[in-house]
Amino acid sequence: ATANIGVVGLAVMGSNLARNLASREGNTVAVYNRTYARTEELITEHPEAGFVASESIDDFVASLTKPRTAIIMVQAGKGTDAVIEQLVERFEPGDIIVDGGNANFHDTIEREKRIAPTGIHFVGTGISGGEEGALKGPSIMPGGSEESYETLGPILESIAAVAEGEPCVTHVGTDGAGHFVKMIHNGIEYADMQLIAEAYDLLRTVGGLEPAAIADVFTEWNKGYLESYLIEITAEVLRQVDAETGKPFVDIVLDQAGSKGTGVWTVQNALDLGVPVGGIAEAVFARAVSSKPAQREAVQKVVTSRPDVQKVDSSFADDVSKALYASKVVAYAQGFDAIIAGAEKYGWNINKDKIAKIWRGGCIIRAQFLNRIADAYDENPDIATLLEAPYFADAVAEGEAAWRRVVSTAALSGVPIPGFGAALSYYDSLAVPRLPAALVQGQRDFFGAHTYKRVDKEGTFHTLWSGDRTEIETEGSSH
Ligand code: NBP
Repeated sequence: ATANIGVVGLAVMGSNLARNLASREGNTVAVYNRTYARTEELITEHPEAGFVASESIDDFVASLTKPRTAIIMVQAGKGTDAVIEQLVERFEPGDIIVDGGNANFHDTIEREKRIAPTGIHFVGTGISGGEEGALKGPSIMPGGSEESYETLGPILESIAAVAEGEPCVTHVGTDGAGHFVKMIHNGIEYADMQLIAEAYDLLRTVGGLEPAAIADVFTEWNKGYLESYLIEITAEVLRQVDAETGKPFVDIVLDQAGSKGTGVWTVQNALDLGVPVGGIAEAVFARAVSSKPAQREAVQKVVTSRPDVQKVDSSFADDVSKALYASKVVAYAQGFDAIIAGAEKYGWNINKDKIAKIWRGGCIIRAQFLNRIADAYDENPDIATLLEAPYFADAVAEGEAAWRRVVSTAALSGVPIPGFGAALSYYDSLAVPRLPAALVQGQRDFFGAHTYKRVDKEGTFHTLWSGDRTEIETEGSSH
């Protein structure tokens, strides 16, 4: 046995990860794929990697030094289970199986539970950054046992992206914590993309700018507080011209956005955890709305006139950048709230500032901005929301007037802004001293005797709505 690490599954992600591993000092990489032709292709195209290739899973396992460590990069679901089974049959206590695919964290928790009695470590690991990240340095979110991280940590650190001198990998927490945090990352990614898309729509529809001019605006924004990979690539997409028609690329793309599921998982789990993630949810729903051509056509048929677009001046783009930033802060605050709630429910000790730090490089939401989040949680890990951290409180306060102008201008102009709107409503919901939830409690008590609490004394109360409408104290809970 000569290889300190192995990769199973050599489609695009596995091949790139294997090449990344092989390029790092000290690694000898074993590779295996169900269909050998793929393995052959990889080793032929990349002799420099010095791969130890096996045609059979037995030979692959035999090629690994102990503790054996193998990263699975196959199709999530059945494919992953099939490979796990093959490895569990052959591995020994202390060996490590890493699932680097996009598994649902609930599956990861189950798999870890099932495998733990064998003494083999099962480490569900979120890997973000797509094909390029896998090859050049992804952001890596491993779960699993502390013990497994002693072996695995240095290997993952060697291939991860580097941000400000630090590798973008940390032991997130036990069992499914890594895949959970990767899921939230993707939820935040959905929100960030939607917010940027709304900013584009406003600059175009209300601001009257053409895509190429908006690309220039985004390039400028990318030099300031909005600096991020997503802003950078958005400028490139907007600058692209379709070779066939000569039109802006964005105008020849069908406006129906798809999704692969992790955004939906984020929202489903946030609902289960009772965490309001409206900014993320609206981004997921916005894609769903876009993909309902029948409903869009039906309404477009009955709508006879659209509102006139509001007149704006040259300060509009600056307003939009501030609205975008404030809305983005809300989306990230909600994402971190979901991480906190998940950690509590599933018993993970998640270090929030470390999570913000490992997202600074390699992944899709990478940005300077994450340093501010890391600072906020580093200064006080117990803040109730990122919106109370001094830096963000100031930033949102500074952009607040612009944020309101943009949301109202959008509403008056008929530009859909589910992301900006949901973010502002969430912010206002937290900021007002009293919410109409009091009335909702009254309604619930009226029709369902759900009871309520009072602002002026302890206890749980019910009003005899169908009787003489006097109040009685009850044992029940008002929630
Ligand atoms: P795919 O998701 O397309 O899966 C293809 C690989 O799975 C091939 O190696 C295939 O072997 C293998 N496989 C299948 Br399918 N069923 C199998 C089985 N029953 N037993 C053994 N192997 C099986 O590959 P990918 O696009 O490289 O993605 C790999 C993982 O990474 C997935 O979980 C994916 O969700 C995730 N991913 C992550 C990112 C990211 O940015 N983090 C991006 C893209 C993908 P074969 O060659 O014999 O058919």
